[in-house]
Amino acid sequence: MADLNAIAESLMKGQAPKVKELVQAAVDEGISPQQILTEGLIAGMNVLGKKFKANEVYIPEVLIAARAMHAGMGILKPLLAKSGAKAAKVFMIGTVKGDLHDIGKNLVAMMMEGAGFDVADIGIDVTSEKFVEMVREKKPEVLGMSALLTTTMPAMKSAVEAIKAAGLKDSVKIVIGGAPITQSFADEIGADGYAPDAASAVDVSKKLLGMQ
Ligand code: B1M
Repeated sequence: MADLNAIAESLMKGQAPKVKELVQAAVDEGISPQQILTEGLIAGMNVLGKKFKANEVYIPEVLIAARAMHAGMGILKPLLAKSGAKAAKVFMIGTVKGDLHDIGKNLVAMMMEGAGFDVADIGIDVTSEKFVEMVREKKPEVLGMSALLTTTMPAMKSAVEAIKAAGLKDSVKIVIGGAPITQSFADEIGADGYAPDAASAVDVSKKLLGMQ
C-alpha cells in the first residue's frame, strides 16, 4: 500500500527521484492524483512552510524541496487535467517596475505552488500596464507583487491604481511583500494583504479567499 506520508517526508528532505518514484507507485496503485497531491506533496510543503516561518529550515532547503515537488507534479499534472479535478485557484506574481530582484518572488511562487495554487509567474520589472494586461488574461484570484527597493515601492502603488482604474479590482485580491514593505504601506496603497515572508503569503492568500 502506497504511503502518502513517505511522499511528504521525502519531499521535505528534497529527494526528487524518491518523490517521483513514490508518486508513480501511488498512481499505479490507483490512488487518485488529487489525494496524492493533497496528502503527499502539499502536506509535505505545508510542514516545510511552517518550519521555514519558524526559522527551523532555510532558503536552500525550500528550493530543494520545491524541485522535489516539481518532480512529483510532473507525473500528477497531466492526470489531474484528465480527471477534470476542480481547477486550482490562480496566483499570479511579479516584481514591480524598475526592480530586478527575484529570489524572494520565486520563493513565494514555490510556496504558493506547494499549497496547491496554479501559479503564473510574470517575472521582474513588470509595468502597471503589464499587470493589468496579465490580470485580464490569466484572471488570477490573487495577485502578488514583490519589491525589494524603497525606490520601487511607488511602482506598487501605481500598479494597484492601474488595476482599480481598469475596473479589475473587484475580481482579484492583491497581496504585496518584499523587504521594505510593511502592513501600513499595504493599507496606504489599498492592497488587500501584506505578507512578510513566503510561507505567510500562503496564509494571507488563503485567508483572503476564505479558504481557512
Ligand atoms: Co540588491 N539591494 N540591488 N541586488 N540586494 C538589496 C535589496 C539591498 C537591501 C542591499 C543593501 O544595500 N543592503 C538594497 C536596497 C536598499 C533599499 O532600497 N532600501 C539593494 C540595492 C540598492 C540594489 C541595487 C540598486 C544596487 C546597485 O546597482 N547600486 C541594484 C538594483 C537593481 C534593480 O533591481 N533595479 C541591486 C541589484 C541586486 C542584484 C542583481 C545584484 C541581486 C539580485 C539578484 C536576483 O534577485 N536575481 C541583489 C541582491 C541579491 C540583494 C540582496 C543582497 C538579497 C536580496 C534577496 O534575494 N534576499 C539584498 C540585501 C538583503 O536583503 N540582505 C539587496 C533573499 C530573499 C529570499 O529575500 O527578497 O526579501 P527577499 O524575500 C523575502 C521577503 O521579503 C518575502 O518573502 C521572502 C522570504 O520568504 N517576500 C514576499 C518577497 N516578495 C514577496 C511578495 C509577497 C510576500 C512576501 O507577496 C506577493
